[in-house]
Amino acid sequence: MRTNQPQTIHLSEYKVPTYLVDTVDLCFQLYDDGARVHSTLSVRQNPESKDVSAPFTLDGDSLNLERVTLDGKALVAGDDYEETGEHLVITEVPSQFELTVVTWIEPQNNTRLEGLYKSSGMFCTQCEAEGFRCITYFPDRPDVMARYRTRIEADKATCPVLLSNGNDIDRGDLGSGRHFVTWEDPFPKPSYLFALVAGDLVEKQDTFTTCSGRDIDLRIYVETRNAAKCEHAMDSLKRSMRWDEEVYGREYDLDIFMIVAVDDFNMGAMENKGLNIFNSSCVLASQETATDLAFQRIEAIVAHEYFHNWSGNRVTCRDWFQLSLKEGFTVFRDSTFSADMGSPTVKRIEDATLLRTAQFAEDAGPMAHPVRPASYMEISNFYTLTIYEKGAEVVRMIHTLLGPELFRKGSDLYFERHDGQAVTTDDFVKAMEDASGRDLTQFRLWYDQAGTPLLTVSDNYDSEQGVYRLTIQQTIPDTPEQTNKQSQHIPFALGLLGIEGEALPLRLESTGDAANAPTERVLELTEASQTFEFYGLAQKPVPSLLRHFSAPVRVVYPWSREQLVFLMSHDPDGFNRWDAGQRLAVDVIQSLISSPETAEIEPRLVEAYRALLADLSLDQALVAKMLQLPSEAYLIELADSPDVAAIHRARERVLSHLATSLRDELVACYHANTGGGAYEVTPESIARRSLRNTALSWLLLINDDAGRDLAVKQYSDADNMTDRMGALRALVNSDYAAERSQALADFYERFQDDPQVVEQWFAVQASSDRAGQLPQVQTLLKHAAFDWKNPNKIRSVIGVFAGQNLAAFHNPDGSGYGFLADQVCRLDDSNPQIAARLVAPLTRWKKFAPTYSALMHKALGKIRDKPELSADLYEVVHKSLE
Ligand code: 0A1
Ligand code: ZN
Repeated sequence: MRTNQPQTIHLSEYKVPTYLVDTVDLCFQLYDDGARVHSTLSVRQNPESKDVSAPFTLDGDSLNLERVTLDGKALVAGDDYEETGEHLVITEVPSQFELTVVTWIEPQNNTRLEGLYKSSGMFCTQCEAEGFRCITYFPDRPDVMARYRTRIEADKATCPVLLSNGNDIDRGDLGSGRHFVTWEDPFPKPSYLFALVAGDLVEKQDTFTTCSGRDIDLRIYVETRNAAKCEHAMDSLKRSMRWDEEVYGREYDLDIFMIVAVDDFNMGAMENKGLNIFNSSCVLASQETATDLAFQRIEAIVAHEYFHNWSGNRVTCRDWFQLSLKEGFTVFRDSTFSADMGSPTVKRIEDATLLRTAQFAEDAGPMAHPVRPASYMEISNFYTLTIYEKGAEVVRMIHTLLGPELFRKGSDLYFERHDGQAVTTDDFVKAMEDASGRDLTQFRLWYDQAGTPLLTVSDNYDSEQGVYRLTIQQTIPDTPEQTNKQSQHIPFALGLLGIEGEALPLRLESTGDAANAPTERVLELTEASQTFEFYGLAQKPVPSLLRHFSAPVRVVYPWSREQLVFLMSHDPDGFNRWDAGQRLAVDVIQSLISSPETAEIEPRLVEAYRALLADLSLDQALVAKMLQLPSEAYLIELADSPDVAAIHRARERVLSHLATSLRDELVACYHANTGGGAYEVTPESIARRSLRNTALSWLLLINDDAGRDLAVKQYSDADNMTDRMGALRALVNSDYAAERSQALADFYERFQDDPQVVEQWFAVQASSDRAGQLPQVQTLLKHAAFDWKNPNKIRSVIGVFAGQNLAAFHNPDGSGYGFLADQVCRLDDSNPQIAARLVAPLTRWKKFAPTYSALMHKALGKIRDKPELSADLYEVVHKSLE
């Protein structure tokens, strides 16, 4: 914790490490009141470093140093070494030596959840990005890769299970009720991939046979009460292992792969070599306790962490500016995996929604940064949507430009060329270039320029010549420290539709055969303005632009409502059908915001939704998505100087109008999608549940008593969490106060012993404008199940209130902002990473209408003035106030 300004670290100042570490020998002695860590490093000078006689500097944070020896000789503080706040500096060292450092740490008091800490009585670690230095002094940077051997000693009764990376090579009894296990990881790795777990856990075991016939021992470790909730994660793991062999040719390398579930965790999960550690909510699931969304999320996260074994662990990052090298690529991989396991169109819609709603907002805000940032103060603040999701889109665009075969050739070359190395995003792009023969020089700007490109599209049709001209202009907005940006290389997929909805041949030459012309093309934009001519068209077509969301850009084109309705029902690209529906709904809501007294709501919107509800020949998973109106967050994102209350009112009005007009269709939809066999997690049955729960929520919104009866019945009869939660959510968001209270009380009573379900119970209330006004949220914070030390509880109440209950959070009296500021200050003392993430909704103060922004600014000022601001919070708050 500090009061002065944290240092800024610049990519341009990168230097290779002065010393390399070949092996790390660790011994952990774990006790109730602390842990002693012996660490022996074999060190040598880096032949590539120019600093020849430099001291050896190791990083450390919150350590009690007990002893340092160099080649067996005890070193003397002040003479041989110096301990500054954040470093251990060994003044003089030979070119090769062995260094032993003994430290004492207190995992039981570690509330930051970085390094070694305790969660529900279990010891566990989180070392990415800079947590290893909270365990022992070490050159804690990802380009120092070493082979680790780890011995863990602990009490047998409380810690029967002792785990670390690699293979278990020795174990035994130590007397006095203590025992030990030794692990050895044959693969060199950076310190951020180190992990240790010690506790009383049960194991669920399985086996996977790899493509070369090796049997891998798979284990998921959980607390006894969760033993029955591992099956889905285990199945997901096996599917991921098979998929990575088939799609990327990547086989698992160790003989054992372990996953551990812990309740207190700052993020979703962590890809430590051979020993992934997961937030319980991202691994545990059963039909009764997890929603469809949770099942899908678990599958995706298990896959993500597993895929890191190659994209991240075997080939890792040179420095933290390259974070997207592993995260962008791995998100792309897990997203393709999820698409292959379920509905590709629906997955694309989900990814694009997250990007357009939240990443575009980040790109337009004070913390905007490129996929490869040029500087940072606190690396934990850079685990962002830009690094992860936009980074994945950048990799996806390479895939689009190269095509699947050349992309695979490129990834093979990348893994082969850099196996065992710590590399850069540029090395990744170079491998793609070398394998494909394509020049990606201009494409590299995606890594260096922040901000969301804006494409302004205009068109005209020359009926005499039968030529349709499309002009696309690109501009990239200024972002902090970046102006006057260069044009980027953008793959732009499109199609043209004829009057009957037919897909027209896209002829870019005046000569040539229409029959051979494709009906979809990927245009490559490289200039500020480009015009494309399409020949042989008998009528003016309707353009279907940026199909599949082929690039993370905004598109502006003057669509008429008529064209949007047409695309909604005719576009052969499912993604653009959905997108047309969203654009139409946005247009209708926006016109209500600008003239709220308008009596009529666009009848074509109602009719389009009626058609969706009636047409059972359509992909029901897509229909379920199309029925979701654009979120308030997205509407805010699209607006200049948004008035949150006005957006909320307009959206609610459209919703109730749709629900009233389509009341009978909704009841029919509800019944048509009810019943029909045992619970399954397939795209079809997920779509059925989604449709029925959407219908239910709309009916309750208009106080329909029949809907209420259906909800009450569904709530109590449900055999799965999606339906129980769907009914509960509908009741919570309705005016049926008695039914709402009863269902909420029953739900808590039923599931109070299950922390993951209690989190859902908190979230459903905190997200509701009926049950989650500020006084109610304050009551939730006082609830016996709320825990200030548990990040999931904090997120499910405070995070959900500020991020999802927008009308309540943006209460024009500023109370929501003041509340958030107070909680952030309180959390900064115990868990700065969580505090810095939670503050995000306030940082966008400049965007909002003046009445809101002044109050948001004031709340940020309150945080800035807190004494002893952490580096994490300092960076976010100061950058957003600049
Ligand atoms: N690498 C992990 C995410 C992660 C990052 C930081 C953490 O602690 C600060 C924890 C996990 C992933 O991408 O899944
Ligand atoms: Zn990751």
